[in-house]
Amino acid sequence: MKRLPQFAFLLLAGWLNLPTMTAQQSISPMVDTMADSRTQALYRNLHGLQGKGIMFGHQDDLAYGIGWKEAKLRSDVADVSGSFPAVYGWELSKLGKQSSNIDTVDFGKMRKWIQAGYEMGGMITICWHLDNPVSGGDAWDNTPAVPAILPGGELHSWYQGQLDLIAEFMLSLEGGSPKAHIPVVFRPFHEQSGGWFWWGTGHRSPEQYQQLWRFTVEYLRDTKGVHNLLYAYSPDVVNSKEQYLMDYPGDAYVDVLGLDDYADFRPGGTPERLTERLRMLGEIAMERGKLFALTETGFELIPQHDWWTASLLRHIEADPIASRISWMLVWRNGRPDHYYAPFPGHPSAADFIKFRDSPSVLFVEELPDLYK
Ligand code: BMA
Repeated sequence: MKRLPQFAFLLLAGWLNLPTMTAQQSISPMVDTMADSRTQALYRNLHGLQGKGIMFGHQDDLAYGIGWKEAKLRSDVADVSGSFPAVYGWELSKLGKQSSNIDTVDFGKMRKWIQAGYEMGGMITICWHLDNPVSGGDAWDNTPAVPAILPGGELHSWYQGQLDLIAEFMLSLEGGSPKAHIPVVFRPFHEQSGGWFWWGTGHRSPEQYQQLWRFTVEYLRDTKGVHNLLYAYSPDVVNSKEQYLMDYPGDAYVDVLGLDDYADFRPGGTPERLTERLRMLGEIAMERGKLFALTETGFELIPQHDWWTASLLRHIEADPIASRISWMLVWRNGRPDHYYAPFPGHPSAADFIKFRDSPSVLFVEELPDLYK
């Protein structure tokens, strides 16, 4: 096709209300301008992939599945489809307190699975359900605790100790040849727009959340010298841009704008809302030159046999901006009554293969080299 002159393209795009992806589209500077070369490459390549493909991710994929735990290199996703996910999600609660996290994933083994996912060419993302610093309860104990761990708070040095553990873990992740640090999309204090976690809304002010976020970034990056992280901010479902940005710590502190959305797929939910929310997220992100992603989603037990294509993918692809998310990650296959990815014999297995085959969905073997 003959190329349209750029002004004509812009006019047409404006008229069609399409995002204008032109050469001038700016890419925001990274949170860590001293990020190592693989992490910089990941950031650039994710921007390059925007609009071309959406990576599929799964939490704890290589650690366990339905009816198995800790095999050499096993995945329910691969058992069903023959393809491994493109994105590997992990979680660091209880780090330094016990040898495994709340979901019984041993940290030493996690490190090896992270390396395996990375060496297959995948991307790693890590969230953190830090125990309540004040009560000692878990992350869902919402005794107010944010003020106590901020600079000047009575538990601030305790919190620094927790970040020391995070830094040590992140810097212990190595792979590839030559061996170097594995880039990680770190997603701390997620779903803060809800009230279920101690860092969530109602248990601190937006300013306190922002202060906690900025301190966390600065401590890891500047004090501990961790340079293999991208930072993802990921509220749960919200209804407006203002609400999305309520706790936003600022463009200098966020690389990826995320959204955790299970709500629209729950019984009684309206999946069309996912399309609207992703479009809104995309508009916020593209204005800022940021990446954006569906950082958590899923339909527990997948009770709809064609959910993958007829609901999840359909409602992402329903909008040209929503379609520019970098990845979508479904939650863990924890138990026969708590799973989000299919396994052999699951009624949605055939549809999952269709989903894998869709040109817009990327599994690990379809990725370009993300780290070059
Ligand atoms: C929740 C459930 C819990 C799990 C927690 C942290 O959504 O999967 O079983 O402990 O996430 O991963």
